[in-house]
Amino acid sequence: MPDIQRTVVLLKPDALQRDLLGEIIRRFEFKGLKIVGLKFIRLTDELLNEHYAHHMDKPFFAGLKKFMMQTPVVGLALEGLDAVGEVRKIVGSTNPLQADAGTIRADLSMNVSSNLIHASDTFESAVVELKRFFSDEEIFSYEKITDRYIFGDG
Ligand code: IDP
Ligand code: MG
Repeated sequence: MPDIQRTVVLLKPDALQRDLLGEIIRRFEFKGLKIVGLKFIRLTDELLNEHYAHHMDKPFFAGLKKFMMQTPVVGLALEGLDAVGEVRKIVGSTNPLQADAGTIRADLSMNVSSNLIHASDTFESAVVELKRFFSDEEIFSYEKITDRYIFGDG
């Protein structure tokens, strides 16, 4: 049975610079994902050390952090059926050259270090990232008249 889940997306500085914020958000809206959090975030070195801890020893780590601090990023909390996996599916593989056509990364980008977007990779990391990037007051639960058509049987 599918689960209603929440997940975290960050629109990276290349998405902002290339005027792709609307195009990317539109893809999530068209899927039916509900935006329950939305804000600019100014990432810090401390936050990025935590967020990208799994890449701490990689040669691209310093460059990745610098890139992520070039501009504010747009943080989104999205809610929907199996939202964590469904959002990763729409985002596509880390390397845009290996991502499937139709995904955000394949359609709109070409380089692994400027791949437009972050999305939580598991349910567990979504829980952690929701806490990392949003306070309780910044997450909004609300009903939409389309909920029954998108999350239910109509
Ligand atoms: P993900 O963003 O698809 O979850 P992760 O492995 O968690 O992929 O990597 C986090 C981010 O680190 C990637 O989105 C990308 O921006 C950057 N990154 C990963 N691998 C490389 C690489 O080989 N070169 C440069 N940047 C990389
Ligand atoms: Mg990741």
